[in-house]
Amino acid sequence: MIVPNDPYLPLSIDQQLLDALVNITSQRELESLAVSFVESITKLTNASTASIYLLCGELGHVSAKIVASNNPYEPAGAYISSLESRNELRECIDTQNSISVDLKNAQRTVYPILEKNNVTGLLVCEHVHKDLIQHDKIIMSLSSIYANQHSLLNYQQRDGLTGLYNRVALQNWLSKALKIDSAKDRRADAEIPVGCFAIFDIDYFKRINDSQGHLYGDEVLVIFAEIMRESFRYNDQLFRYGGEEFVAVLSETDLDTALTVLERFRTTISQHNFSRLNQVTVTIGVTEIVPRLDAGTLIEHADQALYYGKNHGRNQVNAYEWLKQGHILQSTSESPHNFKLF
Ligand code: GH3
Ligand code: MG
Ligand code: MG
Repeated sequence: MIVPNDPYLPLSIDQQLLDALVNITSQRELESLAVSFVESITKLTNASTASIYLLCGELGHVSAKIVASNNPYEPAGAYISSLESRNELRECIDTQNSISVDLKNAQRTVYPILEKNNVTGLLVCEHVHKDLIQHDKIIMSLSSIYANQHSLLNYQQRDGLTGLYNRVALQNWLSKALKIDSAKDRRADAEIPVGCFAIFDIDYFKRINDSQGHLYGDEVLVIFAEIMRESFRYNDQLFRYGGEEFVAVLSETDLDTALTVLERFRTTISQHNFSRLNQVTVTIGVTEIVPRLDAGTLIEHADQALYYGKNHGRNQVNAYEWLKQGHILQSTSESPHNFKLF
């Protein structure tokens, strides 16, 4: 209980809050920001569990990714593939207000995380009733601070033209997915592919710029990125790697499936009606993401498959592993072109 005349108690409460703010605002990565936010909510409001969901899917927010949680049933990295099955989540998104649900011994509340008046995420926490009543306002204010920081960090990782993740984000992703770990090379599971990595390069893009102008070239890049968003799954990650080069990370996808998806995408692009052009085509190189590999080797593998396609007629998808098995590709040291990594 707060004693109004005690000059020290309010100070100690403020200090805890300030410490939490310092911690939240010192984070420079989206994941560690979410972890810091969950820790602060738990510590400051006695929440028994707290989780942050990041909404995915461009239209209608159909799914969510758990970015941080101390609820053992909601591990970070997991996806909630359909929000429709949980009314309180849907209602919170639609009304942009917090929604509470009574549980047996506690209360679960879903708070909207709002960026520029859009719900981009949800904070889901559980409290025993009396704790929640005391802390509702703190949670809402902290959620706004989290949203501000999230929007700042997210902006730094996005490409200004297409809105896809940029090269900095790709670098972050690579350093996490292929962590340099001295024990890793000895682990058997470092050999098991965790997905596929594809590089896309639009064919003869220079001609598009030269014939239609740079601005129209930009429009082609924006449309290309939109078709990418529509063509890949919500848990695949899409990046603009450079000028007219893009990357897709297809999580938990084997090579055969990746080839089917990429081939479908290639066809969609080649059949899309770009108003001022007869046809735009793309050449794609794909390779398996094997955790043992370093980032440079992974990119080089996809790049070799891409350049094989460029040299054999363009408008096609090739997999590094298939070309390697057929002894079509040279060894890595004889890579077709030298590139600088970041
Ligand atoms: P290839 O089929 O071999 O890939 O031929 P290409 O013409 O696509 O390849 P190249 O790499 O020679 O040309 C890429 C061009 O992309 C050159 C550059 O002017 C253009 N470019 C790079 N960034 C942008 C951008 O942001 N906007 C526009 N409009 N053009 C860009
Ligand atoms: Mg290029
Ligand atoms: Mg090109």
